[in-house]
Amino acid sequence: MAIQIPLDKDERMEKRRTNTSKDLGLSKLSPTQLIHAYRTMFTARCLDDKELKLKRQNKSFFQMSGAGHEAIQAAMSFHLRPSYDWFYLYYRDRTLALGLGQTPSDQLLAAVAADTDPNSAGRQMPSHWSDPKLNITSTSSPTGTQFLQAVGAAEASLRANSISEINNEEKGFYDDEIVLVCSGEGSTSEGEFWESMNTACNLKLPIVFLVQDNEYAISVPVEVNTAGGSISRLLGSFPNLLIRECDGTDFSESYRVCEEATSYCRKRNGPSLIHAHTTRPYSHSDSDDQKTYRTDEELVEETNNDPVLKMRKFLVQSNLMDLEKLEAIDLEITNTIDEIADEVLKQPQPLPETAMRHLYSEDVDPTSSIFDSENFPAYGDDRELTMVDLINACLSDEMERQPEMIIFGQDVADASREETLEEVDGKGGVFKVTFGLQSKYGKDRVFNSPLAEANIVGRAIGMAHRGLKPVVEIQFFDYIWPAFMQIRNELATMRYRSGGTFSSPIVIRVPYGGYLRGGGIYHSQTGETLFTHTPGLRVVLPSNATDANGLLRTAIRCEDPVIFLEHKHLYRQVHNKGRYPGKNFMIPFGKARLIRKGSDITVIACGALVRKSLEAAAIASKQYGVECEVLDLRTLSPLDMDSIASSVQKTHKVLIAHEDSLSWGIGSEIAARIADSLFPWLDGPVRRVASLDTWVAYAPDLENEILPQTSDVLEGILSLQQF
Ligand SMILES: Cc1ncc(C[n+]2csc(CCOP(=O)(O)OP(=O)(O)O)c2C)c(N)n1
Ligand SMILES: [Mg+2]
Repeated sequence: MAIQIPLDKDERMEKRRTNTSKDLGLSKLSPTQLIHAYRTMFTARCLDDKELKLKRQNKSFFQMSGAGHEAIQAAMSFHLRPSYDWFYLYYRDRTLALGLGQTPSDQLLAAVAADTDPNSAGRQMPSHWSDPKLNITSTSSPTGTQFLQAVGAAEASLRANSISEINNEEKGFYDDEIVLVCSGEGSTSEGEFWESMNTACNLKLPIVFLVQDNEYAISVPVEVNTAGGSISRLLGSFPNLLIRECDGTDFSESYRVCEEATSYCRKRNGPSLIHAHTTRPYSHSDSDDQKTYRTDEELVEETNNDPVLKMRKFLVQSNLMDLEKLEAIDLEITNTIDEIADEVLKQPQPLPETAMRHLYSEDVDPTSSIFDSENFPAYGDDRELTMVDLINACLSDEMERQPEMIIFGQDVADASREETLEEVDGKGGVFKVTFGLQSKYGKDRVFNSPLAEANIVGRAIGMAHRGLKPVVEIQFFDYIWPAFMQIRNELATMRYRSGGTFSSPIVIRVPYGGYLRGGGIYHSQTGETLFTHTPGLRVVLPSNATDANGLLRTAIRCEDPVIFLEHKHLYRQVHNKGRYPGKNFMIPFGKARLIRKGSDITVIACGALVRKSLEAAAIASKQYGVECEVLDLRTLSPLDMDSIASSVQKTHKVLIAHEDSLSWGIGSEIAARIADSLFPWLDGPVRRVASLDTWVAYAPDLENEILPQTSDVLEGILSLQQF
């Protein structure tokens, strides 16, 4: 077996040569532009030094430098069009952010956590760039989550191409726009990098991947992260991908490579990847000390390749500048940054009372009466339809209503090979919820994704940045976990972390739950509290066909990200069918439904436990003379505490019934809230009925034992009655 030997040290050094005197296409740049490039590079370095000083003085709270990466970024910014192209940057892209139009003040305001920080309004650490005017999308901290979002943003223009209503410059789509996504070499070890490469190459997307290789991921050297020590070598067999490697400390070489890579994408030849070798003269961040893992010799060697020093040398050797003039520029920039720092330090931090601001849309409130047409259904006919039918109908209505809406996920298309539809019916989802939608709205608006859940959610977030409305499907709740990083750290934080300037109002439909008889561990999962415990998300769990229709319409029309849980066991029941309620039927979030009145005990239920609670209540009434109220929560976040309160104040006893396992389930939170705010009205303990604290087993006898049954709810009711 052949073993590829990682690059040795000399080979790596060779990738960063010190020769800067060659003019590699720079004749296209005027002296003024070259000096401008130097000024941007020096400004970035100066900002790093200033921020480090502020941190040492306890006037800022974190520092992440971009030092060593200035040349490739300054060169790249010449080939980009702010407010036209789209940018997914990472924390070392200080020079790029400046090159795209950010000001030193924009960056320092983040360092001091000012209320007026345009990047995040004091929500994020500094160096997390964001600027909606320039199309710099909000940078987050997880390494690698930017890749799939960038793919989605690039794909948006491809999809828009086929949607005449939105394919225009007014909506921000241009024939030669590109998307730039940046990262370090370490982050390419994340699986999402490879997922994004797969889709970018498969769809020939206009996206430039700029990998800045400073040979370290904190203390971990490149040969540990990357097989063979070179990411560009590894990517050789990806189709349609232009790969270029360059000395990223050399402005002229970087300039030429960036020009080639961007124009390849602008011409729609496919994606490109630049592997730029850089240095890291400062430690990973201010909380790291690289002297604990890098030798003095290595660090001294790196200074020979310092991009700022090399650019100075280049300007002098090209007779564009003499040392005296350069020093004057340096002094002027240093003084200006000192002055700006003094100014930003006067800016107050956000007021404590604004801590909850920007979690959800402040313009569109899905709990409001605008989303309540529940009492005005417009029935077409008398047919009783299943939950699958009415979800499908809602999706179809909204596709018709919103040209920017798209649907994708695994198996959701009728047939990816469209021509087969002349002979076959089509798939339309493993539960057939999306059946017929591709045939009706075309393969560019309803399509299959690769078998990769992070890919689905990450791409959807990027598309939403561009104004598309993705309503995606994760095939089973049990398999949502690869997407959880995108859901929790990206989707849910987007609005908050950008101070309300970016959002990703996507809907994630997820078949969920057990009672399948044989569903086993991996086709019966619940666990909604992982999502209700994620600020910024809305979580919906309908129990019947009509509610599913009205709640889904609200989910699609609102501007918050929604996890829409569709109970598989309830998809095709006879007992929860409903009539098609018309194209404008909406149920607001946070509005529980009282489905049975009673005076003795309140049963709070959701999902499959709604039906079981009704059955138990009927038995309790008939056989024991106990009258229960049954409340169907319908949305878990927000939770309708008002309806819970008015029922508990009447019955004084509460049973919470849910399918998820008992401990840490939604019942724990509801019980805590009741104990806190309704204590004076209680005449008994708050009881819960739920699954055992284990996985749902395949054997039907075990499954029955593990999942809560009608008899369990009845037992809970009767035990409460005794108090
Ligand atoms: C998912 C995730 N894991 C770990 C971290 C902690 N972390 C932050 S930066 C970093 C190293 C990144 O290295 P690289 O991609 O090479 O970029 P560089 O910092 O060298 O420019 C790590 C491990 C993180 N932010 N996110
Ligand atoms: Mg690195």
